[in-house]
Amino acid sequence: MSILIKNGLVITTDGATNADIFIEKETIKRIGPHLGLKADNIIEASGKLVIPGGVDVHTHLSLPVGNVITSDDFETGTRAAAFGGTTTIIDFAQQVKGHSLREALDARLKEAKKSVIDYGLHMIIVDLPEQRITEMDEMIKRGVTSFKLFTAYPDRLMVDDDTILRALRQTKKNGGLVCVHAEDSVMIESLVGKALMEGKTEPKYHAATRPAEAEVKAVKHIIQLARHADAPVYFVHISCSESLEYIRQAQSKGQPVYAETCPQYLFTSTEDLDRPNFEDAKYVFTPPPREKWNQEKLWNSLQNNSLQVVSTDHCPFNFRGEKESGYSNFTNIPNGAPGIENRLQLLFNFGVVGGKISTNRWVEIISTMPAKLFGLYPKKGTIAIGSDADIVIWNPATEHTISASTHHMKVDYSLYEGWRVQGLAEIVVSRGDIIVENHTWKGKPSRGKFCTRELFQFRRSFNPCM
Ligand code: DUC
Ligand code: ZN
Ligand code: ZN
Repeated sequence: MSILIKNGLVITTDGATNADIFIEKETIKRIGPHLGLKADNIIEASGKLVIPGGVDVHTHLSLPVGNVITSDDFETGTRAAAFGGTTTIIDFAQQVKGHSLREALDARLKEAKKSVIDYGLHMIIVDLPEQRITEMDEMIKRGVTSFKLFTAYPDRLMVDDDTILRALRQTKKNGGLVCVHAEDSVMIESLVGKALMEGKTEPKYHAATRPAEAEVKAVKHIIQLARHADAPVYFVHISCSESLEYIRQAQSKGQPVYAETCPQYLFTSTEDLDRPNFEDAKYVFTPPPREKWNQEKLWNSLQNNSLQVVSTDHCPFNFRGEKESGYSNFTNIPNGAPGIENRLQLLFNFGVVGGKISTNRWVEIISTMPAKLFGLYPKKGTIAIGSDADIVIWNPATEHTISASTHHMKVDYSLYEGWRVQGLAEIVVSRGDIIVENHTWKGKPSRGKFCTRELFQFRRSFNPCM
């Protein structure tokens, strides 16, 4: 099976060239002007951008939280991702307290088999006694080269500083990468207790009880632990300006500190918490929406590379029946919001069309950087000879209205309902298979493959020009 993509404008982080791309089986074999090769499939791409498939390194498919489970499973979630131009995700396996990392990985790999695009897994560590530390090395051998730790959710996920330090020290030795959900738990629990005592139960109190200061405090603290351990660290879902000041400061001293933000922090704000009819519950995700002025700082940080990645933290719960279960108490609203399908569209429309970032930087933050940071590059995250043929033909002119009535995510609302955006994935190729064409699904079931990832490459210092 071969494909020739003709006459497109091929975008990578360092350039844009009019070229043809020849794909044989799963791999990019040739790139150049007017290749004139015969192929089983010819895709005419003139007037289109040809970009590496998106890499979303933060998703939660089939994630049980309390008595609900995220509404997209590995099949529906990865299909929706593909419609949006994402061809690789990294989701999570979660250790059960007192059990091995191996058990968690084996169980999650079974669930993830339904994926229709390629996928990797991070390992969430919830306890790490001395005798388990070498299990991290075993994960690395199996291609799980990143570990997520939480400083919040004391009842389920939070770990103490000792655990964080052990994990950091071990990744220094074994070449993995620690990712942190940074929010100060003591502050949050105190504020939640106070709010409930005062009868403040509406959704907006989710945000009020998880203030920016809680994130900033934890970010600052984790930067110090990582510096002490001399290990790199990656912050997930950075939402506010002040966290970025500490991140930038550490990076400017050469500390290998990396971070992502998510569309919900670039495009929603505390203003959405004034919505009537309990609609504010749709905006209950963690960290919560921040005051709007933070958005400019997030964009600046994407421009100046203090932030390297935009992932979705796709964590969908239906409004009806699921978000609604927290009607009389915000602490019962499942935390999370959908977005796996909209990341490229939103960043293209508001970033590229909006004049904030170049098409090259767009490709970098949605594909190349995530692939590099998480050991997928150069198989994923670029268009190069020998790379996997994960390619999106992007129509930069198509206008599209985002809506829950037309999106492919299995969730009954969209944070961006009715938003008109310019730019859409027209054809999506995943390892040489055309999986989306003319807004129609063409892929086979369960065709995604588990990606065994390489070690983290940027160990010694922050590299501003990665
Ligand atoms: N953190 C995440 O990374 N995702 C969903 C909820 C949360 O707290
Ligand atoms: Zn988190
Ligand atoms: Zn998450």
